[in-house]
Amino acid sequence: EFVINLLRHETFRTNQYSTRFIDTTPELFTFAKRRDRGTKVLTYIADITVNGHPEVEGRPRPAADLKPPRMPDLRAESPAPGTRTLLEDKGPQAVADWMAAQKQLLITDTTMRDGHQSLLATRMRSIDMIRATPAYAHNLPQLFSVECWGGATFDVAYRFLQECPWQRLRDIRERLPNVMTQMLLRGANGVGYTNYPDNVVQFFVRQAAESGVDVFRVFDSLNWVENMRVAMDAVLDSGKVLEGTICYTGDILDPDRAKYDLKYYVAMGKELRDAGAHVLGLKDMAGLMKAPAAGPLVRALKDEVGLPIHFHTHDTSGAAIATIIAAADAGVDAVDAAMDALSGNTSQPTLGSVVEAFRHTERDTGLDIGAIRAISNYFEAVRGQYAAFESAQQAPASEVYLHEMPGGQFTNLKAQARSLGLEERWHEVAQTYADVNRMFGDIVKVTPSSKVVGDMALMMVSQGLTRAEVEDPDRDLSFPDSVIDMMRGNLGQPPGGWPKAIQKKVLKDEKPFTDRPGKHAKPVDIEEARAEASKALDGREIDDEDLAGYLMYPKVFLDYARRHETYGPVRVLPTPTFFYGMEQGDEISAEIDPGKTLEIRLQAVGDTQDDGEVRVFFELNGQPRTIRVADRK
Ligand code: BTN
Ligand code: 3PY
Ligand code: ZN
Repeated sequence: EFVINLLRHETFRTNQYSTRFIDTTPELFTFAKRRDRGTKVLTYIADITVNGHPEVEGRPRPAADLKPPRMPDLRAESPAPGTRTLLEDKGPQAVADWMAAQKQLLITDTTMRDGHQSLLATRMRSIDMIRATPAYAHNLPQLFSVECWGGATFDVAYRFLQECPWQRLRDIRERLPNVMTQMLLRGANGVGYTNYPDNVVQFFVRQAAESGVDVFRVFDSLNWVENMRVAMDAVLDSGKVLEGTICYTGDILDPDRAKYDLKYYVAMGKELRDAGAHVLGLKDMAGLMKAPAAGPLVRALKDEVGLPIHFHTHDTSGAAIATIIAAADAGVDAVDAAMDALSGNTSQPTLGSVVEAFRHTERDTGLDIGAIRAISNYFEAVRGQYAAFESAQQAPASEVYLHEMPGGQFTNLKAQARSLGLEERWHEVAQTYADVNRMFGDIVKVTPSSKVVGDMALMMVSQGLTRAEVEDPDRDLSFPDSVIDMMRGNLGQPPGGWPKAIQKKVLKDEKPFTDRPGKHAKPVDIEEARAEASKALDGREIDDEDLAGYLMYPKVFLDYARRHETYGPVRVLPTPTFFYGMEQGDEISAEIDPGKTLEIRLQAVGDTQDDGEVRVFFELNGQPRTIRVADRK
């Protein structure tokens, strides 16, 4: 213990100690109560069993007769060569050339990222993804990519699921050797909600490539290419596929939305091409692109930009499949879809239905529909375990053309509205969201700009304010911090700049920035940050993955790491146990290392003692174990 404390001590590690170091450093002699991982995991189960999990409190429970998910069978001896094989052998340009040259409509499966982000508030746990991954590798090697990382999944993993997002990426990567993995990167905003210094963005991209991302879909929340360059250059340096992305908003067919017309999108596509993109992403994050707009847009981008095009949309309106068919007819190269059981509504269009739509046509996807059904059946059972997080719209709704909310934001904003007691006034929130967009000058709404619009809309609905009242120069108001920050220029510049009057009202006499935020943000001293994180965690070693997490989300990462010290690798627990604990007589097994399994049985839960503690009686691999936890209820 002493030696471990010594080796971990910052002063010792950095070689700054003198001969008196041991005598003058009493903390070297405080020995933490070291507990094995089994005990830590039992402590977690005991805690949840006694106190419940705060995230599911008061929410609908999974159906009592829910069947456990059955892992899909593997239909091939081994994974056939796929896009990842091509990337490894010939590099990213070869992937783009192949993409443009072949006829089949290529498909990205988004189930493990946007699918659950848009339907289940991003709450799907890694174990439920990892179990399906071998079936993707063996049964669907024709996929273009599997989107499984980035966007909101990064912070939700640390913050709410008590798991390491990097480990998720490595675990998926290991089981998917042949098909490209894909992530969503918010340009200079990384996987966060704010602008990061250039060297933080570079460090993050390098680590993501190293830990297993093959395709980086890079966008900017105001479509400002200037603000995407640092991230795009970092992807190019990593040798991975750069999908430079246009966010689609408005309606190119609507003369009232002339700000975002065909010319605008073509010009942006050319900028992305000139910045080095291998593939042009066309990201319809709210599902606003109507079928009659898709043909002209895709044709113009194909003709004038010349890059292969990867189209992403959401089925919020119920009409997305029509848009996909129109885009495919116009020559789009790849489209996104989610496994049937996690598709539709605010999620992506239905994968199986897209495959069926193109069967017996020259754009046949080549995917095995039986394999898709089997994986979807697995995810159907998985979804049932997340009943607490279901909050998407119950039916497709044309209201999306009013509010223009991204599918990935919908469930989160609804949860925020609920926590403010505004769930019953959801349609008012939707109308106000639209009003705020117009007040801000009609902007692209996607993380993080969409969150700013959402914050403003919630404030207005909860305080009963109209747009006219907010804009009234004689009425004093305090704006949400995120609105002040955006008007300051800290998310960058929208086309045409911010409307002067509202900007002045928000900022009062403060002068806004108009240059790129990363240009005036001081670089972070990366090694100093590592030492700082290590110190905050009593000298624990901080590897590059941890550090990249800490640089994005300092507090969220530290809270995660501290809970990890107490509760251990809870990611190995089955999802029902993670959220609901165990009942007397329940037995589970959890693979803590390859080949090392914890067999856990809950024998009994004692009464609360005078000291407020409860004893929980387990059997762990046949041995009796008693865990004491505080009753906090
Ligand atoms: C959270 O902290 O709210 C989310 C993660 C849950 C971690 C577990 S839940 C049981 C225990 N009590 C807490 O408040 N956090 C940990
Ligand atoms: C995200 O940034 O998380 C998104 O899903 C944007 O559409
Ligand atoms: Zn999306």
